[in-house]
Order: sequence, then structure tokens, then C-alpha cells
Amino acid sequence: MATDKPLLVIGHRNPDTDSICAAISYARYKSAVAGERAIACRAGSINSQTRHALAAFGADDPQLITDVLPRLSDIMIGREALYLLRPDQPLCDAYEIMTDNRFTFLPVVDETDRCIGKVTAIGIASLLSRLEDAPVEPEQASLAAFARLSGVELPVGLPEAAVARIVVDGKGRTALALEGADRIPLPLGAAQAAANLMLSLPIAGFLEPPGPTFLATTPIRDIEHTINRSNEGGFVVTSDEERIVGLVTRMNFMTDSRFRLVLVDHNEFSQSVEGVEYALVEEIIDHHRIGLQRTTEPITVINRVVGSTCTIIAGMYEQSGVEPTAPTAGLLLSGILSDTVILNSPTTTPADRRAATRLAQTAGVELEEYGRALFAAGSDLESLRPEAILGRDRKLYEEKGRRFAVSQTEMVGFEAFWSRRDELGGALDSFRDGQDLYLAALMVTDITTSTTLLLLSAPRSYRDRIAYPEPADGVYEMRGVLSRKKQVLPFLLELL
Ligand SMILES: [Mn+2]
Repeated sequence: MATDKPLLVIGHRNPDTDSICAAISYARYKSAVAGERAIACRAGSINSQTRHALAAFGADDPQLITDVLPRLSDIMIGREALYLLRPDQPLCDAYEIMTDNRFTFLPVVDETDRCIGKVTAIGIASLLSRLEDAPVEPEQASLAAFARLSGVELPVGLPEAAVARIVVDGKGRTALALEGADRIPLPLGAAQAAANLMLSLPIAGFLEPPGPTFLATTPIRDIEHTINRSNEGGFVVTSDEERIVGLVTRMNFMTDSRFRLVLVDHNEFSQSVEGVEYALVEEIIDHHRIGLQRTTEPITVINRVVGSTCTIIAGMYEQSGVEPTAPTAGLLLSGILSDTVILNSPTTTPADRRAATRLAQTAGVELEEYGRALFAAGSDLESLRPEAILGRDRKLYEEKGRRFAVSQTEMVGFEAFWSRRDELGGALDSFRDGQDLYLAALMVTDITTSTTLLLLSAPRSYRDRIAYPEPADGVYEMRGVLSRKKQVLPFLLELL
């Protein structure tokens, strides 16, 4: 595998604080401990709680990645490595470059770098195989090219290009006949002389159509089928302005163009960055239920039953003997406090408490106080559109052929929720319709009372099976419920 490719560390879509902080700190860990060129990435926008954590510990936003689909620009032979021909060059220029490099074709461009056609090895071979039919039209042969190919010196004073013919006398001697000039005897057989003359003609007369051309931004998977079914030796790659920016041949498609990924805080591809199935996932660091895809290579999977992915990464730092810096410790702490709702969620384990205590010391913050500030920064329900509230921490699942979505938002008290309940319910219904989901839910979790209100859009028959109190239509009160994955998700699955 090409080790010059960076290792992209990325969390799930609609990233939460654990996902973002895990990506940043694991990228730092891989760089510091494994000497990898690891880059922290994110598959979505940063919510206000995470924003608070990044600001508190001076971290840059991870790089936003909308997909990990390899594109033609990732595999093509770039513009700087190409031989581009102009239509007024003699054909022998193409012939020589192709024979020297064993190319099967060369693109021909106009003065604005637009591809106007190509010269192919097969095209030249078929011309040379039927010289009798070779062009005898009054084309402008390059006399300099002809002289070079034929190893003769032409008299001075001839034009650069001329209408030329090869003539053979009764004794088989060849000569070059030019309009309005004396015949020039040639030390060549008739066939070679005719071939050289043909190769001295301008490329413009031998152009073949350029064939299919593709934009450099085209994902490889979108054209693989077309390429495989085509007889062309290669394809021209263009910019948006139709200028040639590269070439791809079949050989280029054999190279491994996959992005190298580490998935953190998720393992189900349905929650991952677009195109993950076309990437090389080398590692997964997670604490969720296992929904792994079959892989083609062996990979490292670390999945532990702890409260956050950041707890696992803190443990890896500890085991390696490399102490996280204070800012890294702060980010790891943020991930733990966010996922465990300041160590209150039933998902919290002794490992989370131990790691959080130690990390708070290293980061130089008071755990409870920092945790409350983190959640205060995240409870901004009033200022967001309902779609944004649903979208910022939403996970998609598929179970028994049914697709469903569960969003979660934490807040202090339920007043803000009740004042916007109708809008949120409407947005939830349209999201479910638009995505053709079996069920869509929003968990509104009050961290002060450890209670979740579950706003649900689901078939009547499904809702009828729910035993929790229903203080308003489609709103279920779940006391002592804080965790999506440990409490709400198993509950919803059980009812399926
Ligand atoms: Mn997590």
C-alpha cells in the first residue's frame, strides 16, 4: 500500500463532541506514537457544544470531507507529464514520441489547450501499411521533417513546407519533386521515401476524434463501467473549462486510489462519510453496537463498552507511555463528558470516571464546572431552526429492512422544547416522509433531571406498543433515560 497517502481520521456524520474530539486526538496520537501522517477530518458541521470544546483547548476545526470517493484527478497522469501536440506539427513528432514511450495515442490540442482530437498508434500503423493510398493531396509537408527522417540535406532556400511528391524514374531511383523547383534525388527506396513524406505531413490531416472525455472531478466508480466496456487506449481528462488537465489509461485504473481511513466513534457504514465503501478502512475505534461490513483486508477494530470513544483513546495514550498534552487532554475530557452527560449517563463506566479525572488534571480544569459550561454552550435550542436541531446529532440505522433515524439534543429544562414542540413534530414528520423512513425520533434530554422526552414519528401500530407515559400526542416521557445507544435504541428495536 502506498504509504505516502495520509491517514484520514474521521467520525460519523452529524458529528458530536466525542466524534470530533476523538478524531483530533487520535490523529495526534497516530502522528506522535506511530509516526503516521494522520489528518483529523469531519463528516459534517460542528455543533455549538463542540465549538465550545475546540475554543477552550485551542484546536482547529478538523478538515471537512464531504466524501471519500477517489476521483479521476487522484489517478490521472497530470498535465505536467503529458506530451501535447498541435495540429500543425508534422506527424513524425507524434510517431517518434509514441515509439520512444510506447504510448498508444497522443492528444492534440488547440491554442487554448482544448483537445481537438488524437493521433493513435493504430492509426499510424494502418497508414504505413497502405502507402499506395497515402495522401497525395497537396498538403503542406514539412521539408525539415522530411530531411531529418530521410537523412538528406536539402538545398538552401526551399520553403519550410511545400506540396511535395515522391517520383521514381525508370531505373527505380527516387527523388523529391517540389512545385517550381528542381527534383532532389533521394538515397532511399520508394516505399521508405513515401513513408517519410507521409510522416512529414501536418497532424491536422490525421486527426481522429478524441473519444469520450471526462471531468477531473468525476468519481472513478461513476465511469469504471464505461471505461471497461470501451476499446479506447486512454481517455482525456478535462477541467470545467474543457481544457485538458490529464489523461487516464487502463493502467491508471489498476492503481489503488482508495483513501486510507480510520473510523472513530462509529462502525456502521450507514453513519459514515459518503463513499466509505470505496475507501480503505484500516482501523475502527468505537464504543457502539457492532454493525460492521465485511472487509477485503484484515483491519484493526477496537470496540470497548465504555462511555465514549475518547476514553478508549485516553487509554491508548496511557498504554503507550506518551502523555497527552494539556490541550489534547482537554479535548479527550470534552468527548467523555459530552457522551456520558458529565458522567451521569448509564453508559458511564469506571474507566470513564478514571480517565476523566486524570484528563481534567492534565488539562488544568475542574471537571464538573467545565462539564456544565460545555452543556450550557450546547443547549441553544431557541436559536436553531427545527431542521438544524434534528440534524446536528442524528444517527441513521437499518434493522430488519427498516430504516430509521434517532436524533438527540441535550438541554437544561424542557421549557424550550415545549414552546417549539409543534414545529419540531412537523419537521420530524417531513424528514421521515422525505427520507422514506419507517420511524424518526428526537430525544430531548434534560441533563438536570435525567429525563428524556421522546418525540416520535412512526406508524400508529408501532406507537401503540409503547408503554411510556404520553404527556402529549407523539411525545413519550422516559424518566432516567439519557442514552440513545444503551436505552432508547434497544427499546425501539425491541418494538420492531
Ligand atoms: Mn461517542
